[in-house]
Amino acid sequence: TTPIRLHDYRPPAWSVETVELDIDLGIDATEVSSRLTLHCDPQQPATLRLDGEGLELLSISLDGRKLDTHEYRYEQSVLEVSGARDGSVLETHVRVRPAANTTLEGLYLSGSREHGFLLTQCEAEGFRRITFFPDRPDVLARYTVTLRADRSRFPVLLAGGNPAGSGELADGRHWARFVDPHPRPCYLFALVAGRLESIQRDYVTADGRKVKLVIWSEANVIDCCHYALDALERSMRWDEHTYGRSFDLDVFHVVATHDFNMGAMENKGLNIFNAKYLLADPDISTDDEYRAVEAVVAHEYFHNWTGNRVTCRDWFQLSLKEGLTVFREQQFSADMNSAALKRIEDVALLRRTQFPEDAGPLAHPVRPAEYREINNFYTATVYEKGSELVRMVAGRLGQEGFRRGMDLYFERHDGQAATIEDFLAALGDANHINLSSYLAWYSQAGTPRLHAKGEYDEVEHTYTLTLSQQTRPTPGHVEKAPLPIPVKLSLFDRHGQMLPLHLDGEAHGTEKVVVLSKPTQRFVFQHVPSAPVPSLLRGFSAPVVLECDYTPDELALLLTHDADGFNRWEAGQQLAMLAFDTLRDGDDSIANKAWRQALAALFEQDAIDDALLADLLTPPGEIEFADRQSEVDPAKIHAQRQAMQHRLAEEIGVDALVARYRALAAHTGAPELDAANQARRRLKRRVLELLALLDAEQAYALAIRQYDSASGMTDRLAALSVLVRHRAPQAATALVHFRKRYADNPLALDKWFTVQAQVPGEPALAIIKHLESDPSFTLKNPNRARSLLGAFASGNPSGFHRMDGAAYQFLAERLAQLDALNPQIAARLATAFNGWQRLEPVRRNAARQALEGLAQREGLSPNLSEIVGNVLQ
Ligand code: BAL
Ligand code: ZN
Repeated sequence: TTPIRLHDYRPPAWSVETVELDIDLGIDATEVSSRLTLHCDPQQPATLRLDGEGLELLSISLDGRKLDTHEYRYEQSVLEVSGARDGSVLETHVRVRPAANTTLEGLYLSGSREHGFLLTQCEAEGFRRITFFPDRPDVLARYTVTLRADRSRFPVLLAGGNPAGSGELADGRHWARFVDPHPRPCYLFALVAGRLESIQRDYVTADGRKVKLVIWSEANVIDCCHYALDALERSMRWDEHTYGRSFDLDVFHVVATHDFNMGAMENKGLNIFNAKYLLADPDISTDDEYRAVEAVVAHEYFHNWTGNRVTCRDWFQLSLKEGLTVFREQQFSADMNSAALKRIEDVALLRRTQFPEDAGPLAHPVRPAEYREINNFYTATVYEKGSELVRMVAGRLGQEGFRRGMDLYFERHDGQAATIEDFLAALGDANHINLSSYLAWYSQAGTPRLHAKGEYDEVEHTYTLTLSQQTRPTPGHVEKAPLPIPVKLSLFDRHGQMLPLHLDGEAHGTEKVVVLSKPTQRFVFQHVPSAPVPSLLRGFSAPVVLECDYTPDELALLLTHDADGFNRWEAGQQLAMLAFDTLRDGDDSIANKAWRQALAALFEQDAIDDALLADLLTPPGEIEFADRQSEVDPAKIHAQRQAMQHRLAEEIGVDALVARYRALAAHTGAPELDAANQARRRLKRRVLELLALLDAEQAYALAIRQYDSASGMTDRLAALSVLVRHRAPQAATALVHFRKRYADNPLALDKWFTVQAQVPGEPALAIIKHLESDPSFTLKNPNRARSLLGAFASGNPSGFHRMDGAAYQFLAERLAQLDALNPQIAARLATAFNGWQRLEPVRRNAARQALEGLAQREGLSPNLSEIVGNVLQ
C-alpha cells in the first residue's frame, strides 16, 4: 500500500449534510439502510466515491431511482456512483455479519451468541464496515438513527443523540430512534443493543440543562458501576468550572464491554468502555485501577468538547484531540488526587512508553507526516507526548491565558474539523503571542537531550547556567531543528535552602522559567552567595532527557530537601540512574551509597507522605535503564536493578522494614479509598517487596497472611505478586485459590495471567506456554491476550529477551495467529519488538530472525505488516 501523506490533504469533494440510518439488528446478519443527502464542492467536481469495507450491497438508489449495475461500481472498499450532483440523495441497503466479526471494528458481538450484546467501534475507520460513507473526520453530518430488533433478545436499543421515539412492531419486535442535533464525523457513530442493566442519575448543568446520566452493563456487574457514575459527575462539574464547558445532549449513555480493542471510546452521547476502565469494586480493582477508571471516564467525557464539538480535520491531527484531552484529564486527576503523585505517574509512563518509541525505529512526530494504517498511530507519542506539548504551551500562557485561549479555540472552531495550527493560533491570538515556534515540536520526532552545565564565579557571585539541546536522528530524519524548551528552575544552597533568583537585573522569586530556543544559551544569575545546586526542569517542564553532571551529593541534597514532591522524586530517579551506571558487575559505588543512604534516612524520618515514599523507594524500571544503553542485556539489567534494591533493603534493615510493614498493616484493614489508605497500601507493598529481597522467609509469611486476610484487591494482588515473582513455595496454593475465587470474573482473571507472565527471567516462557492451555485463555479477547502476551513481551524484559530467542519465535507465531483474528491488537503487541536493534548481538540476531520470518508470512494484515516492516528498518 502507498502511504497517505499530510501534504496531500484536500478538502472533501463530497460531503454529507444529513444521515438517516435504519438498522435492523441481528446477531448473524444485520441490515443497514442509509439515506444520505449529499453536497458537492463546486470547486472540485468529481465522481461520488464512498468508503465501504466488506459490505454486502443489497440495493442502491440515487434520487429515488434504483441504479442499474453499470451506474455504480463497488471494488476494493470503494463505492463509485455516477450521476450524483449537489443535493442528491443516495440510498443504500447493505448486510453485515456481526457475530463473524473478530476485528472488533465496525458492528460486532460482545460475549456469547446466547447472552452477548451488539455494539460498534468506529474510530478510526470502522464506520465504513457498517455502511457506505465518506469515512473521514472532516465530513460532519446530522444523524437520525432508527434501530429495530427482536424485543426479547435486544430489550435495550441505544444510539448517540437525543431519544426521539420508540415503539412496538409486529412479531415481538420493537424500535427506537435517536436524533443528534450536533453535526459530527462518522467515527463518533455508535449503537448498542442487547440485554443490559443500568444505573442512572439526574444532572443539572451549570447552564441549567437537565441531563440524564446512564451507565449500562451486563446484569452481573452493574453494581460495579457506581464509582464510574460518581467520577462522571465529578468530570462534568470540573469541566464546567475549569473550562466553562457543559454537556449538550439530554442524555449521556456509557456502556461497559469486555471485548474492546481500546481503553474506551468517546462516541457522541454514547461512550463505550472497556470494562477494565469502567467497573470498579474493592474486590476486583486495585487502587491504581480506581484512579484509572476515574481518569478514563474523565478523558472520554472531556472529548465531548475536545474531539467531538471541535474535531480533527484529518487523522494526522489526531493529537489535536488526544494530546489535549490527555492534558485535560491530567489536570483533572491532579485536582482530584495528589498533584505530585499524578505527575510522577505520568512522567514515569512517558519514560516507559514514549521515550523508547521516540528512540527507535517506530519514532514518529506527534503529528506524523504519513501513515499507512491509522490504527497504528494511537501511540504514546500522539497521546502522552502530545499532552506534554499542550502542557508546555499552557505553562507559557499561564492559567488565565490558557483559559482565554481555549475559549477562543471553542468560539472559532465549534462544529468544525480543525488543525493543530488552528489550535496554536487561537491560543496565541487570545494572548497576543505568536506560538508558532511550538509547531516544530509537533513535526519533529525524537526526544531532545537537554545538556546543562553550571559555573559559579566566587568573585562576582554569579552563577552561569549554559543550556544546550540536541536531538538525535530518527528514521528518515537526520537534521533536527532546535525547539523551544521551557526550563523551570530553582537554585538551592548547600543547606537545601532555595535562593532568590536575579536574572538580567531583575528579581524573580525562587522559581523561574527560562526558555532555551537556540542550540545553546547562557543564563547568568546574579547575587548568588555561594555555589548553588540547580533544580532543573521542575515539574518536568519539557519532555526532554536532562543531562547534567550532578555529583551524587548534589542529587542527594535535592532528594532530601526539594519541597516539590515531583522534583524530589526526580532527583531520586537521577541519583538511581547514576547509581546504576556506576554499579558495575556488583561493585558498590559512591553514587549507590548516596542513593540508598538518602532513602534510608527518609525512610527512618517518617516525615514524608507514604505514597511519595513508596515512589521514592522505587528505582526507574528496567525499560528506562535499557533506554540509556547502546548495547542492551536485559538479564543483566534485571540482575543489577535487583542488586541495587537488595542493597537498599540492607541499608534500611530487616527490623525497620518489618516494623514499618506491621505499622502499616495495622492500619489497612478496610479497603477505604481515601488518599491516606491508598498511600499506606502503596508503601506496604513496597516495603514487602524490599523485605522479600532480604529475608525471603519472613516476607513470604507476611505475604501469605496479607493474601489471606486482604479485604481488597490492592493488598491481595500485592501479596500474590511478591509470592509469584519470587517463586515462593506458597505461590502455587495462592494461585490456585485466586484462580478458583475469581473463575467468573474476567478482570480479576486477567491479573492472574499477568502476575504469572511477569515472573522474571528464564522460567517465564514455560509459564506462558502452560497458561495458554488454561480453559479461560483465548486470543479472541483483547484484554486476555494483553494480560498474558502483552504483559510478557512488553512488561517482562528479562523473561522475554531470552538468549536463545525462543520467546521471539513464540511471540511471532502468536502474532500471526492473532493477526488473522484482530489485526489491531496483533500490531499493538508487535511493538514489543521495538528496540531490538540495540540488544546485544546474540539476542539481536535472534530477534531479527523472528521478525524476518514473520514479515515473510503470507497474508499479514496492513496493520501488522506496517509495524513489522517499520521495526525491521
Ligand atoms: N479516541 C479513542 C479513544 C480515546 O482516546 O479516548
Ligand atoms: Zn482520547
